[in-house]
Amino acid sequence: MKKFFVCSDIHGRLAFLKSILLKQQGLDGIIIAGDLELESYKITDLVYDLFPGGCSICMVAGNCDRYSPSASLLAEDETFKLSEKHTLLLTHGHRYHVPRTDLLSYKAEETGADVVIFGHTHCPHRSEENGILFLNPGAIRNGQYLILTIDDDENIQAEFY
Ligand SMILES: [Mn+2]
Repeated sequence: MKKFFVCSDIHGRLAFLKSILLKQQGLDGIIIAGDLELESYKITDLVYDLFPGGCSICMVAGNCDRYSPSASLLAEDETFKLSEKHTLLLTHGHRYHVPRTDLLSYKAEETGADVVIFGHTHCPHRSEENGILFLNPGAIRNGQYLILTIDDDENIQAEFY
C-alpha cells in the first residue's frame, strides 16, 4: 500500500503545516499543489526534520509563488507515477481555470495521467470524468488536506480532512 499526504495553498502558514504533519505516520510521499507563499526549502527542511527515515516531496508553484526565489523555481506542472498503474498530474490550476476540469482533462490526456491534483480555489473537490480522477484537497491554511492511498490491487482512496 502507498500513502500520500496531499495539500495545497499553505500561504505562508509553515507552523500550521508542521502541526498537521506531526500527526501523520507511514507516509510514502507529500504532494503540495502550490501557493506556498514561503521558500520551498523551508518545507523540505521541515520534512527532513519530521521524517528522519525519509519521505519524498513533490510540489509545484502557484500564482502566489513568483516572489519567493526558491518557490518561483518550482515547475508549474509535474507528472509522475504514483504506483505501477496510476500517473499523477500535479498543478496549482490557475492556468487551467479550475474548478473547471475541461482544460485539465486535455492536459491529463496529453501527459497520460489518470489522477489530477490541483488547488487554488481553497475548496475541496472530487470528481471523475472519462476515467480521470480530479482532486483538490482544499487549503491547508484552513486546516483542509487529504490522504490518498493506493492499495496493493491499485485501488485509489481519497479521504478528505
Ligand atoms: Mn492560488
